[in-house]
Amino acid sequence: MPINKLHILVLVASICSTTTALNANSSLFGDDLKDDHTVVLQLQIQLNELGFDAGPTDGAWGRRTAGALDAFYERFPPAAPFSQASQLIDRLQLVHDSWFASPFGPNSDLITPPSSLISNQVFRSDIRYQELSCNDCSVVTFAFGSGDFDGDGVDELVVGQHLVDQNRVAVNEATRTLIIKFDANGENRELVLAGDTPHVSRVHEREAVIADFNSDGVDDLFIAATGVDGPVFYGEQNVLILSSPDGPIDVSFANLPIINDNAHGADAGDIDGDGDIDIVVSTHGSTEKYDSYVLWNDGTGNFRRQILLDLVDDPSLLQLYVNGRSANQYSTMKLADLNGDQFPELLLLSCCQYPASMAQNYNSYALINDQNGAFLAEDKIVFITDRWRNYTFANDADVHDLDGNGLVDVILTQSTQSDFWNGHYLQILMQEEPDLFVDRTAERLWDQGYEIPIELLAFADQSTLIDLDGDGDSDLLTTSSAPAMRSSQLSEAIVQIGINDGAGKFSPLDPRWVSHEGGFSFIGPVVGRFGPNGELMIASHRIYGSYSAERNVTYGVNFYLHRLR
Ligand SMILES: [Ca+2]
Ligand SMILES: [Ca+2]
Ligand SMILES: [Ca+2]
Ligand SMILES: [Ca+2]
Repeated sequence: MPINKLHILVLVASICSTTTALNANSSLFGDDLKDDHTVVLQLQIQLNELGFDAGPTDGAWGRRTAGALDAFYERFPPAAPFSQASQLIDRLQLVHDSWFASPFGPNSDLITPPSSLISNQVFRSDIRYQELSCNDCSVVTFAFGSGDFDGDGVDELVVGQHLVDQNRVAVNEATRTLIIKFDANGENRELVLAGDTPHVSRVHEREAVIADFNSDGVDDLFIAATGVDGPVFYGEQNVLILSSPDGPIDVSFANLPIINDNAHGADAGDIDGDGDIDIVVSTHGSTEKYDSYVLWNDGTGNFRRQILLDLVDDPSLLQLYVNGRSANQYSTMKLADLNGDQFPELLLLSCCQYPASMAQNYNSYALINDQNGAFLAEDKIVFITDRWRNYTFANDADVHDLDGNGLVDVILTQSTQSDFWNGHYLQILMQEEPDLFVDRTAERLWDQGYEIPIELLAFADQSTLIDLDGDGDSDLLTTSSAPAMRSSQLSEAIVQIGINDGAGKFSPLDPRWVSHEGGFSFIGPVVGRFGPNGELMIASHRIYGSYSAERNVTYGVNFYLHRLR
């Protein structure tokens, strides 16, 4: 208790000092600037577009304009305090550009490597090879990740498939989960599992977790499966494939609780510090109403379920049902050590809360691991993830010390909703002091104001930090379900790869380079050790189907492997 009181006192003191500094900032504006209609009008427009309420855009300085400026300064503070109004005007322009300016505009420091990208088509998926009752359905393909499940030193590619009908409505029929095995002789094929189930099938796989759950040094695979993605949300059994002396084997119904949950995301980590890898599963509303839960590993890859509500001191952020309605749905949950004590914190990533009045988890949060198998909401860290208000979906969080100050930083991969899931937006939160995360997206990433209408910009699913150019630092690869380019025009491109300058600032890799200047390729890039000797390569795909018939039908995709260096 004394510690908590001290904590509150320190907090209050820091708020007071911040407030003093804030007032000083809008007061940097002298009467000459306040009377400058053009300057004030630009401030108001930019502040309003960034979500700070500056009032009517009338060019007249007032209390609301000053308040919005101060709120902006608090949310996007500079590295050192400002002494002149022009610094604040410039900073507002910088942050506004990072949201709304083109990544390919005059500010862009686009990187085009001197060598050319070597790409080969390596596999074609085709839904017609499966016996389906839905004859004229289209298949939607999602690349999830890579892992070496048969222990031969070469990674396999994990891909989910789900069906939609002619109106893009989800179809309740299971299709195969693809685990594609690359062969040095080019005889690429699906991995065949040992035991009675050569392949697993689900209606809708949502997120894959690749880790060594049975501690034998070979990768295993857990997949959070949703079931049919539409009313009435029946849910379905999740997937678990474990390594064994005979090869990878499907133990979904033997080693997991048998429940038809609507699992929307999952992650792995040793929550209780007993040496084995546990799993956290984020659920959404479904007919059988399963709350989000932890799967405790017994050390051999056998899992026991315990709901998260039992493991937090404050359930208000986690109750899935409040007054009978879905209230706390998280896009996914992540396990990552933020405070350096080796125990992973629980990251709750914001999702689809609507109506807005029910948006209890408008933002994303980290609950602190108590080092005893539970999480503390009392000292939770709030990540402000409001690019699209309560429709902001934070689909992934990557944790890495970008600036080498000994404290890990967070990169969030985000999208939103307009009819379907759309949008591609990365956010960087730097841990500048212990537990203090500051939004440095404007300083560390390219501008992200894409010219493509958001309805046409498929969503960004996850990011991976990995050294792509071999210079010793971590670059940024985003697995987007949109192609790198929709045409040969750069104005219709997105940035999927950012190159680290060594200090944690990323420059965009030229999308024309990865897509060979052609449209609609380089969808869903996933990095893995796919080369014949386990060399790092990127897998991507291009949609394959019939586009000349009465309506477009997607049969599957063509997969490509790209050698980056
Ligand atoms: Ca392998
Ligand atoms: Ca294993
Ligand atoms: Ca454990
Ligand atoms: Ca920790």
